[in-house]
Amino acid sequence: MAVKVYGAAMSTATVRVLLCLEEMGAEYELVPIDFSTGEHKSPPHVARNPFGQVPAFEDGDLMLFESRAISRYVLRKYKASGPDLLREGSLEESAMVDVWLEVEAQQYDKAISAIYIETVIKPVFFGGVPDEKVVAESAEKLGKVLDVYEARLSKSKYLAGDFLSFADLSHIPYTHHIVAGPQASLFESRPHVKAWWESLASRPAYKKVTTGTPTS
Ligand code: GS8
Repeated sequence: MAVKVYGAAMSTATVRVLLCLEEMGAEYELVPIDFSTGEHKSPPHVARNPFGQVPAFEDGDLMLFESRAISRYVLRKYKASGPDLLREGSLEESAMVDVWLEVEAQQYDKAISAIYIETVIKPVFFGGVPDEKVVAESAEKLGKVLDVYEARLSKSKYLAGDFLSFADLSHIPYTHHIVAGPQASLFESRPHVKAWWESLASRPAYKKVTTGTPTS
C-alpha cells in the first residue's frame, strides 16, 4: 500500500517531504488538505497532526508529522532505491548532515520564511500587501546566513561535504520561491551559493515536485 502525504502544494513543508519521496522513487499518494475551508483545523486532520498543520504522513498504522522527521523516515525506508542522502554509514558524514539540517531549520528557515510569507502568501492567497520593513529586515538576516553558506560552499560542493544530502534538499522548498522574486539577487550575487542552487534546481525530483505549484 502506498504511503500517504496529507498536505498542500503551497506548503513548503509538504514540498520537503514530496522531494524526498521523488528522490527515492517511492510510490505515494498526496491527499490534498483544503486550507480555504479550514480543513487543516478539522478534527480528522488534527488527529493526524495535533498542531493542525500540514504535512501529515501515514504508512499503515504509523502516523507522523513534522516534515524533517517524515523526510528522514522516507529516506531510511526507501534507502535501497535512491541516493544516500543521510550518510548513516559514516559517523562523521551523518553528523555533518545533521549540522547543516539544524542550520537550515534554525537559521535559514527563520529568515527566508518571513520573506515567503510577506511576498508570496500574503499577496497570492490573502490579496494583501507585503510589509516592506519585515521583508528588508529578513533579507538582511538571510544575506548574513548566505555569507556563511558562501564561505562553506567555497570549500565543499554541498553543505555537508562533497556529496548531496538531505541537508541540501531541505533548502529547496523556500528557495524555489525566493529565487523567482525580488530577493533573487541574494543568491545570484554569491557565486558558490548560485552554483549550489543551480545544481539543486537541475534535479528531476525538484522539477517534478515544483512544476504546477502556484508561483512556479
Ligand atoms: C511546520 C509545518 C507548517 O508550518 C513542519 O512540518 O516542518 N515544522 C513544521 N505548516 C504550515 C504550512 S507551510 O508548510 C501550516 O500547516 N500552516 C497552517 C497553520 O499553522 O495553521
